[in-house]
Amino acid sequence: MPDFQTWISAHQLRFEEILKQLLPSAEIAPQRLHAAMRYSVLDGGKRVRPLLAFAAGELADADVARVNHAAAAVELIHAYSLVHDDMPCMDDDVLRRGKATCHVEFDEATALLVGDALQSLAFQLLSETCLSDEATKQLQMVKLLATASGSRGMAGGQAIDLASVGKQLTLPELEQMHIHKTGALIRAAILLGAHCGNLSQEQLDKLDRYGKCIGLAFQVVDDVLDNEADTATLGKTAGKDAHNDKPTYVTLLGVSDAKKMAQELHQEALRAVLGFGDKARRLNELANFIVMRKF
Ligand code: GRG
Repeated sequence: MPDFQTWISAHQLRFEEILKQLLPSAEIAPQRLHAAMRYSVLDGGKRVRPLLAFAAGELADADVARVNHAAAAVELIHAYSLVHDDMPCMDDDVLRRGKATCHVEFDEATALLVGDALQSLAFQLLSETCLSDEATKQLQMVKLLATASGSRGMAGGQAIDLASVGKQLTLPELEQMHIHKTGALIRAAILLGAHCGNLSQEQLDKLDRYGKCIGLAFQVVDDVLDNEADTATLGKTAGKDAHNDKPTYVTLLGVSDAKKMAQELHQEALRAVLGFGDKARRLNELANFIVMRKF
């Protein structure tokens, strides 16, 4: 079995080619919109959500061609959320993945349409090819991604985030915000990868527990990095949360306790998939990567 770094690099390279094929060519009309979609999705990002989908798919013995489409659907939703989040009406940022944000490189109207079109393409990918032997299960997958990205998931979390500027949230309130804003899509990535194979409800529940913990850990680490790392390392503007007067795990707990919280969530995620033995190896390694990452 390849070591973790080889596994990550192979999947990242392979997945980049898949995204290139799935995104409309910049030579097809409307060329500017297609160019902006490709600019926003390709050549950047850690691809954490697709990697989680691939790891869960491997655990569930899923057909990798099916997982490719599920992983791409999640990554397109993620890319759309970043494009919209960076717009002047939201976080108003100029740097993402080490390059100019979509509305800076293109224009605001195009950035809005990029998000819209990426979201539609995500659901097209989930519905146009066979991803499960049972049609009802594939419908559930569509619902899962819709719920995770909508007002009861990521978009809802973003709404809470926008409303929280300048406010002092309690720890449970902050957790609710991030479970939706960041956690919901990470959880969906894992479940969608798993749904491409065949697992029992009990096994899916264990993966969901892992996803919930690692989704939150991802955000706690993001807050610590926003506080500690520099812009060049992150590829996005560092220190934005403090600058925008946003509550974070660091402002609420302090750096040391935020790091402790990430460690506790990390351990809980590992415990959730203990029963899968070596089949959960990639999920374990990804949990380590998410908590130890430096960007
Ligand atoms: C606009 C509906 C809507 C939602 C936006 C995801 C999000 C919600 C906003 C992004 C702002 C942000 C910094 C969130 C914190 C965690 C997060 C999602 C970071 C970015 O994800 P990474 O680190 O990014 O996986 P890459 O570039 O590696 O894909």
